Amino acid sequence: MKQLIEQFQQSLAALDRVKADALFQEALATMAPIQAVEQLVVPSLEHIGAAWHRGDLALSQVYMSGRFCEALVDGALPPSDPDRKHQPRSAIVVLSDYHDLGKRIVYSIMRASGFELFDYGRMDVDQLVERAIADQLRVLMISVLILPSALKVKQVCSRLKERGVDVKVVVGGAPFLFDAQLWQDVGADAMGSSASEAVAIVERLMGAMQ
Ligand code: B12
Repeated sequence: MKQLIEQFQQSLAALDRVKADALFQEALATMAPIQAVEQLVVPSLEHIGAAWHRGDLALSQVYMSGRFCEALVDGALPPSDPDRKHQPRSAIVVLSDYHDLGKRIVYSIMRASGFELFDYGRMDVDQLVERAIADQLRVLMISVLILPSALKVKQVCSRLKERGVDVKVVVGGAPFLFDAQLWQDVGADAMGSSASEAVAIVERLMGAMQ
């Protein structure tokens, strides 16, 4: 696996889409799609992000790696389960920043696990608060890429509270992985570090709401 991850990272950094696709297919031959995503794609992108941070890669390489991986993930994740779970009204959103891979993975896995939820795409604070109230959400899942966006979750939580809305806010994304306390600091109800954790968290919240 270690060798596969290294080769995959190299193919992404070299912008070799054909090689990256072949290596991803190799992973899919021995593991479930979600495992291939979480064990090959996610750590490879983390490594690429760290290399960019050190100045070893250009932002264009990070960007293209993200785009290649989006296409791979789109093709591999399972179709929705038609037998939807009885559930609280839920939605997922990217707050303020410009990325969608994490949100897209969580959304697909939630749907594939039987949950029906709104996909709000990307929104800023005001728009999100109004939409969450209009849709009478009980669970709001927020994905972010950078720290300034993570800090905006605090505004979302306090505005929802001010308006007397009873909605559980679940957060995820890079800034929350770097700082284990951050989700509590911004007033969220839970934080998940992967798509599979997202499913477990919503199931737990559902249990507590009944
Ligand atoms: C790809 C990438 C980009 C791409 C995004 C392309 C796209 N369309 O998505 C591009 C090139 C656009 C980009 C831009 C920038 N990036 Co960038 N990027 C990354 C990188 C390498 C990977 C992110 C990614 O897609 N990972 C794969 C996905 C699947 O992982 P994920 O988002 O973490 O999601 C998983 C979990 O977190 C969880 N999850 C995610 N959301 C949710 C939600 C819920 C509710 C739950 C339960 C779970 C959950 O489940 C997912 C699946 O396992 C990271 C490195 C890293 N360590 O994360 C840097 C990184 C996030 N970027 C960073 C930075 C600084 C930037 C820029 C500011 C750079 C710049 N100077 O312009 C810009 C900001 C753009 C903006 N305003 O939004 C920093 C953030 C540092 C910080 N603490 O804020 C990082 C960490 C790199 C670094 N080491 O410094 N980036």
